[in-house]
Amino acid sequence: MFTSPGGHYATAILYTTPRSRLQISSCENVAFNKTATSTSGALNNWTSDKAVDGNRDQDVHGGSCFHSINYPSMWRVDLGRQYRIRHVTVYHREMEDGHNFLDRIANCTVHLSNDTSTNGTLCYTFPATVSNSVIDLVCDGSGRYLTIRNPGRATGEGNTLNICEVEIYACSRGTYGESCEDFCHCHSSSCEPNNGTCPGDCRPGWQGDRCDTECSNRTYGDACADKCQERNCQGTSPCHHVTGKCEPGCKAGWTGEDCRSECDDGNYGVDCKEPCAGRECADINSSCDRYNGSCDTGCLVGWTGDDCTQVQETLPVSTIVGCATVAVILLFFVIITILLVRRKRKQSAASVPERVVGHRENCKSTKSEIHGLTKQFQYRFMHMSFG
Ligand SMILES: [Ca+2]
Repeated sequence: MFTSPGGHYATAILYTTPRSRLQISSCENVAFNKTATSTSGALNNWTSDKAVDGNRDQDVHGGSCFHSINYPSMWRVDLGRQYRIRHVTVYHREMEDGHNFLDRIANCTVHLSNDTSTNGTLCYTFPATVSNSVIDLVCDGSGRYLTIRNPGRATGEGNTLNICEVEIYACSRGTYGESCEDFCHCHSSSCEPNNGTCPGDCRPGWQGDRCDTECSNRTYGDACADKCQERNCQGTSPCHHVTGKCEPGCKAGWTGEDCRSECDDGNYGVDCKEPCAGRECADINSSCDRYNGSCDTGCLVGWTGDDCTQVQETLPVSTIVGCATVAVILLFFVIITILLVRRKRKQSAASVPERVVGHRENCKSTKSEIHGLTKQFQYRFMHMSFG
């Protein structure tokens, strides 16, 4: 158990059940700084409120203990409203100079009530012999007022109350059970502290009289009215009984924890993460399909894809010009080669002596003819290509 030094705020107990399930208990000292009174007066300045000031100092001379002056004595605290109470811890005046004051709390009684006109219901009686100055007791009941009474068995100062601090633990708002280990699942208010019954509707994801049963049959949310199959999750996803969250995210065109909200006008795609403004549509006012972001006006030049976000692949102009030039040159030499081969074959058909005698002339003639053919080809090529 963890408590504050003064024990005036929520207490938490962490433990595991036989089923090894971690549970948290949340109790609260509901007496801290509440209104305390006594009809028995107070010795010195040791007034009744000192027993709920959050100071556990058990030295009465420290100024943080209540010490009645009349007897039989009583001390009462008003908790402000009715609480379901289980545990009470009393810090009694400690021993001084060998004098044990614990006999002053022996046989005293603890009562719970909802008004001050009656003694209320007895919930605990201190034993005749008290050996510990810090007493944990069980006062199992409900009430707004807790009263400690001295039975008046003795006389004089020995019949007074000497209480340094009283801590009254109740389940914190939103918890219930024997040790406040169960949590309420009520929509807007606390549950009944004993069994967790809700006075109204359940929180989203819960159902049943106590609102302690998770939504079932593939439902979730407020009143378990949402259906898991109506979500738009990517692939398969578990369905949380409270939120219906899609673990792998939403399909294209959908957003929200349970993927049931459409993308707004400015986004599209998976989980609506793609901005419409990032597309390269032909018209800046193009519509934006919420599923794939397609532009109804097509893409700008140089862009492609459904959403016009991909660069269109093209060859550089210099590469195209270079390739065309090389092709023309190659074609030119191929044609020249063909013409030379044909010319050679015609010469082979002539006589050998003539070829031998007219060697030099033929050579001149051949060069001249080749030059002429080349000129003709250049003219025809130019005429064909640009004429
Ligand atoms: Ca005190």
